[in-house]
Amino acid sequence: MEYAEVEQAVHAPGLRLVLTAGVPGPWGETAKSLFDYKGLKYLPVRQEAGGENTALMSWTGQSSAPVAVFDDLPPVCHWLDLLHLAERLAPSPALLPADPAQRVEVLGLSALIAGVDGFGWQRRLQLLAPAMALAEPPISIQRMAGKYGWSEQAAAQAGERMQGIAALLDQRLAAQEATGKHWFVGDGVTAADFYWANFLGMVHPLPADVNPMPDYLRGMYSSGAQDSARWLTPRLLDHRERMYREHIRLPLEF
Ligand SMILES: N[C@@H](CCC(=O)N[C@@H](CS)C(=O)NCC(=O)O)C(=O)O
Repeated sequence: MEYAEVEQAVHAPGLRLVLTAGVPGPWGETAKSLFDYKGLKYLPVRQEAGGENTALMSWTGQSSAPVAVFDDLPPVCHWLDLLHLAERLAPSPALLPADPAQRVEVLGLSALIAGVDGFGWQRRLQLLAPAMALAEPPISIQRMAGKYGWSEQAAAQAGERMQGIAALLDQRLAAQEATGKHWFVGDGVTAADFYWANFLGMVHPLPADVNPMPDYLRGMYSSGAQDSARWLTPRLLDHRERMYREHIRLPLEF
C-alpha cells in the first residue's frame, strides 16, 4: 500500500486514514474494512509502530493509528468515533442497526473486542511481554507498554480475559445459528462482525498468500496457539471465514 506522509496529508482534502505502515494492525485493518464496505475512498497516511510520530502527534494530539480525518472535522482515533464517522459519511450500508436494543448489543460486543481492556487490548499485553522481560526493552516497546497499560500483572491475567470474551462471542453465534442466522446480532452483518474478523488475526493470522505480513509479526501473533486452543472454536473461525468470503477484501494490503 502506498502511504502519504503526515506532512502531505495535513493539507489534503477529503478522507485521510493514518495507518501503521507495513503490518496488519487490527484496529487499522478494521477501519479499512469498514470504509471499504461502505465504498469510502481514503488517502492512506503513514504511522510508525512504536515510533515517536511527532508530526502525527502535532496534527492529531496523539501518536497511535488508526486516525481518520475528514476535511476540517476534528481527527478521530478511537474505534467508536471512527465507526461513527464511517456511518456519518456513508449511512448506507449501515454498520449499526437502527433498533436501539440491537444497537446496544453491537456496540457492547464491539467494545469487548476493540475497546480498552477488550480482546485486542489483552492480546497486546501478552505480545509485549517477551520484549518487556528483557533487561533493556527496546524504546518502541517501552513506549507502547506505557501507552497501553502494560504491567506483569496485567499481562498475566490477559489470557483469562480473552477466553471469557471469546466464550461470550461463541455463545452469541451459537444462539444465532439456532435461528438460522450467521452474524452476531440480528439478520445482517454489523460492525461487531468486522471487529471480530479482524481481531482474530492477533492469535490466528490468515495464511501468507492472503496476508503477506512480516515473519517476525506472524511468529508473535501465532504464539500462544496452545493457549488459544482452549477457546478458539470452529464456529468462531467459520465466522471469520465467512466475513472474508463475503465482506472483506483479500489479499490484505498494508
Ligand atoms: N485509539 C484506538 C486504539 C489504537 C491502537 O491501539 N493503535 C495501536 C495498534 S496496535 C498502535 O497504533 N500501536 C502502535 C503505536 O502505538 O505506535 C482505540 O482505542 O480505538
